[in-house]
Amino acid sequence: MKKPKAPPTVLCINDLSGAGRCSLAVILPVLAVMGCQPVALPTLLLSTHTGGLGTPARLGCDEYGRAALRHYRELGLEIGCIYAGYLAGPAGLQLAGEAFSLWPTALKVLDPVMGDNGRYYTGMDGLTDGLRRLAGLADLVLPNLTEACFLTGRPYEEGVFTRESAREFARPLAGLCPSVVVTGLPMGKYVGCAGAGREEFVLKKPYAPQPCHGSGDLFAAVLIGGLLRGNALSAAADAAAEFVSTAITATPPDADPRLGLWFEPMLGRLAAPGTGR
Ligand code: PXL
Repeated sequence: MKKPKAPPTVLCINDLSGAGRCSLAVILPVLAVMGCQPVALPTLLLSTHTGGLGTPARLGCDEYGRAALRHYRELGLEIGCIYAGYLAGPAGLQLAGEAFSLWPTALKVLDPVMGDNGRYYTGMDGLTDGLRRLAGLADLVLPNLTEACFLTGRPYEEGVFTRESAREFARPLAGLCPSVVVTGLPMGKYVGCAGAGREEFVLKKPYAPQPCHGSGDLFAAVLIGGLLRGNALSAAADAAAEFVSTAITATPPDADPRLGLWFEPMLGRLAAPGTGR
């Protein structure tokens, strides 16, 4: 009998927020159901995310992160992909850079989590230069509109994008990293994503009435799962945007937006056909 192929291992460097449906709490189930083996490397433990749920309990993981990386290297763990997201501070930036250099052949993805709606998340305003440098070491970066503005130094404006202006907006980011997908571009009744660099594309999905916490993490995880299945970036981004859009529709309009998208009942849709998952 043919030996089953090991699922691709994804080192997920991100925070673990207990309540609020974001970061590792979203990323791990998505990648697992898509047939990957996620390895969680928390940058920070939080009782909730930092977006409007009061003052979360927090436990720094800087020392843990360094020790965990050492352990994985000693183990000879094969890492197929490194997905760095909320890095919490300078130590998290350093950790992600170290992981990138320890596994140079891994697919290196950076979601430069810093802010949304033109504003930085609490405590993330000092990380822009470091994230810009880290983007230069990644294969793919996934900023939202706000983060794209912070990375390029362009002013954040709440306008409506056309297909052409979305393409133009994303293009300069390809100077930072070989492949880029900018998310959360308002396009009238739609929200758009624009790819730049190796693959240029613009795609649109029905607009969310209000931004939801964790939607960027959900998008990135589904996109990475799609790439590791061998899909092209544009196809993986389209499937990810579709999943987020459906999760928005499945979330009751009167649900507390601070608690994120009700994606759990939809996880089965991400499983590969015939896997029994
Ligand atoms: O989903 C983005 C995110 C990740 N991690 C933490 C956050 C946020 C957004 O608010 O606070 C801790």
